[in-house]
Amino acid sequence: MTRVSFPDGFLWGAATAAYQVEGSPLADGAGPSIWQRFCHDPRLMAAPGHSGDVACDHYNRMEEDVALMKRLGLQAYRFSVAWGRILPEGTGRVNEAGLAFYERLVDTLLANGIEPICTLFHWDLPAALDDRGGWLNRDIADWFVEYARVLFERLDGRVKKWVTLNEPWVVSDGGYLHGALAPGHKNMFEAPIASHNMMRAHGAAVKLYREIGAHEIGLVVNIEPKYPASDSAEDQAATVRADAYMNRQYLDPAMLGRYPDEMREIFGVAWPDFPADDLALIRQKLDFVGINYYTRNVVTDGDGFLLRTAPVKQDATYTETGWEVYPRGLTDLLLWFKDRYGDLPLYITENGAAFYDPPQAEDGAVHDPLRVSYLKKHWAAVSDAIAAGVDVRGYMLWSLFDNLEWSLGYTKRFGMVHVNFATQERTPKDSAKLYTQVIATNGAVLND
Ligand code: PNW
Repeated sequence: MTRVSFPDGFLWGAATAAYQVEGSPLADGAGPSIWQRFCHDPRLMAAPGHSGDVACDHYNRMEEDVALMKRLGLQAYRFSVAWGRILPEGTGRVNEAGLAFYERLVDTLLANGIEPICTLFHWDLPAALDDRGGWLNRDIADWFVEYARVLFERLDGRVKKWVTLNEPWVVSDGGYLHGALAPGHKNMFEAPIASHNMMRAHGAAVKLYREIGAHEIGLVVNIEPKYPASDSAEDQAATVRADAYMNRQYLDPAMLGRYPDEMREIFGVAWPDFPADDLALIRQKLDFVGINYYTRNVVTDGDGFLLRTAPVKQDATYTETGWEVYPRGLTDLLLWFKDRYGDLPLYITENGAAFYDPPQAEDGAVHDPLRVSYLKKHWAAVSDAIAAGVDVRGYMLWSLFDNLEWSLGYTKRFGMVHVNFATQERTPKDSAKLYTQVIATNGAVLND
């Protein structure tokens, strides 16, 4: 492998999301979320019976968890806020007890020298707002601003990096088109509207932040680069559609103020004419973009729903979630971003893998060689992009802990720290031990 190198001040951290780790989702006056509902409907969950009721019990173990982050040497921690802890009905009454949890978390992180990166929305929409139409109701941009204002007013300054939304594509595709994620709808007419209202909410929150915030705010998207299976015109066109749908559908409006032309071809009559004013609102100057990268996709022309594509299986290693290990895709997408959208600070806000972890060894160790190998290759891929001139400022590993992998429950483990869900014991895996060295040497240990 080529030598890796990261600029001084490169920010190394780890990420989680509220519903996946906190547990106690209704504690201290919190209102239920759509994920609370989804998990408790066995017809919806791929892993029925699994839920965020306990998860990693982080809500009750926050102080020791931050102490563990400190021991691991993390410089940053990307977490999300459960909207329903702050506003139990989604709008209106503020629940001070819920807010207090995040104030304590942020203060504890700062006391330990760990930079908080706060995501406002990582999928756990208050159920009360879903009852009013959720992301399908245009008013949700105002509801989101009301929620964001409470957090900005209370925490800006202590939090200096804010994220509006995590992965709007996954919410629209999983939650509104295919029904695999909350709120579990399967409606091709809803998906574009949900996406558009998420992007309007994003734009409106950034606009508010420019009025009352003093630090940095950005958007987090998942990017999965698309490669054609052959050089046939059909496969090339299929690849362009797949890329528009998953990648450009969100970055083009946020960065360029327009949707890709392919959206109408993909959705047909289900793609509405969106008002120009909306696109002006969506396109706000961002301080950074966060990119979540897990895998790539090789595409052929096919009969898949809407996109008319089919994935092509590769002769490669696949993770437990069925994702091809393809580090080069991370370098490619970072170069693509710079080329298409220009220079902007980028963070890798998620990257990691679920693999089968062997049982704990006699000395308690958890050997996870596949994850170690995955991470080493992806760190090298980030270093390659930086060497090629992309302004990547940091890397957040997904995830700090084994946690609730949404509809798949606890069956897929992404953590660098093993969690025994019967005892809540935390055990850093080999990948975590390596990561500690990587952070301490700013990557240099990878060249040994
Ligand atoms: C992300 N896809 O989800 C989420 O931000 C995390 O909460 C989640 O646990 C993690 O990745 C692992 O899945 C994704 O189908 C879900 O491309 C699906 C996709 C991408 C990201």
